[in-house]
Amino acid sequence: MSGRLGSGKRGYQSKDRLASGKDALGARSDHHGSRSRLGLARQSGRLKNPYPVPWADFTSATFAVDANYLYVRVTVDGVFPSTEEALPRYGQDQITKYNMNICLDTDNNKDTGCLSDGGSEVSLGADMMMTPNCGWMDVYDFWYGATGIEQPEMARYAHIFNRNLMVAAWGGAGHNYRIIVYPVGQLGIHPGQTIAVIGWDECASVQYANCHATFDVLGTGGMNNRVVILLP
Ligand SMILES: [Ca+2]
Ligand SMILES: [Ca+2]
Repeated sequence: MSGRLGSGKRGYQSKDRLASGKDALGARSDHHGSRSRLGLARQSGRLKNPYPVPWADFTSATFAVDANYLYVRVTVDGVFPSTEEALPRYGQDQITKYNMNICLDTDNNKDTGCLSDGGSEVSLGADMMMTPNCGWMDVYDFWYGATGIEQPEMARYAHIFNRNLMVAAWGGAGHNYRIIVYPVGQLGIHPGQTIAVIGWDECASVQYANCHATFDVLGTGGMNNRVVILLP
């Protein structure tokens, strides 16, 4: 089973993501050893969507890195459904799946890496969907090593992993947040580095099977928003 879902997964890609990192908030230390933390602005709203799915509306994201791990914490404006039966209905339509994408432009250069992902070298995915054996559940993926090949989508990164490379995860179904821990060694990320984060999430529904039932970005900008942060 692939954690990547059909053509809609990257349905909002653009080759001309604008550098709009000025909306990034300043860094703050969390005073826990060498680990540091950065907050992105709480967002005032969402982009125009067919359906107001609250748990598809990002409210904040926090990134931390130490010598071994990258920590990503994302909160949303609602509780992720725990069962397929809890998926919201809108008229005759119903939400069917959810994709969360966090792309890291680790050299803060949108001309290197995967251009379809805003120049990212690393792509992290945290999705929710029906699975053949386990029902509705969280599904994670972890891609790195941009190849420079934009199409097909599965050729964009040299290393494509699912849950097996993720160190730990909390939240997801039944919660309004996700905390995901990844090994940092392969990613070329270290404290003191300036990176850009390009994050978005989207839902599919029966009617909008291509994942365009909802769309939101991390940060306060538009569809191509990128947020530049310093990892102290
Ligand atoms: Ca939002
Ligand atoms: Ca880059």
